[in-house]
Amino acid sequence: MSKDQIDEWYTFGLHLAKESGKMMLDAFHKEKTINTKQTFADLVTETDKAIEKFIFDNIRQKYKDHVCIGEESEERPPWNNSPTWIVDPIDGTTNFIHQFPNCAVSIGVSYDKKIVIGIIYNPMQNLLYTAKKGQGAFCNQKKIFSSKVTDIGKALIFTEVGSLRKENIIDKKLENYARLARASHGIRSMGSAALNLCAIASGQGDGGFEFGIHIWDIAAGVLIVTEAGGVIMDPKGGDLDLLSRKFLAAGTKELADTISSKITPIQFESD
Ligand code: LIP
Repeated sequence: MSKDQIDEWYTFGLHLAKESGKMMLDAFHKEKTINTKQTFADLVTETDKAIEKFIFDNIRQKYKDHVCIGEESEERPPWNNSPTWIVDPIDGTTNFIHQFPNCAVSIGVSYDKKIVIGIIYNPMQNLLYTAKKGQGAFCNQKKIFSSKVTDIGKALIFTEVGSLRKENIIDKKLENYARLARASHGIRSMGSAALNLCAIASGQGDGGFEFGIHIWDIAAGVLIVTEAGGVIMDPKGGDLDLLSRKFLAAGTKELADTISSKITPIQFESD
């Protein structure tokens, strides 16, 4: 894949992210039409759907052979080697509904099943995180770097409870939470896997993990973390399968390994 080709997709992706940001901002303080999905806490608004439609209509018009995988699409094609746009129109929908401004549009582009572009835009706080494979990671065009913390006793860690309301899953998540809370400076749950990854990429936090997420929550963020010098892996070690509904991220491999040793995996059905 040539650098020029990636640059062209990136410019287009940036345009789509900024236009999506305008749609999000416009709706942020207004009353929203809310529907539930799997549970009463798994939410979607008309704005999620409108943004995803806007993004995919534009991509399909411009690149007829590209594949689109999105959170709000009724039909999702399998992830393959074609150029693929992996989109979460609003990551942090619950925050969006509650007017808590930690939510963002997340656009990842893969080729040969490798993420080559990551764009995450939070228009409420005017934070634009970007990465192109091999070219570093940026926040509002300023280069960002993950933290150098190796000692869990000095780490701030991100994880989430998620929107599934099954007792045994929540119990397991809280057990992991407690184990890490005892060992670290603190745990933060801000409601968006995409923005948690951006926080780790920019050194605002040192590590994070989540079970139950989907490929659209993390596609853009995993590239932003690795381009910022951080580590992405399976929570039990080894390469991360983006369809496996989990991730572990950290500024350093040492911290990633320590977090991994302290968490018990929670099994979700693959995407
Ligand atoms: C959210 C994730 C978050 C997770 C929530 C939800 P959404 O994505 O980013 O990490 O804990 O349950 O899946 O649904 O707001 O796009």
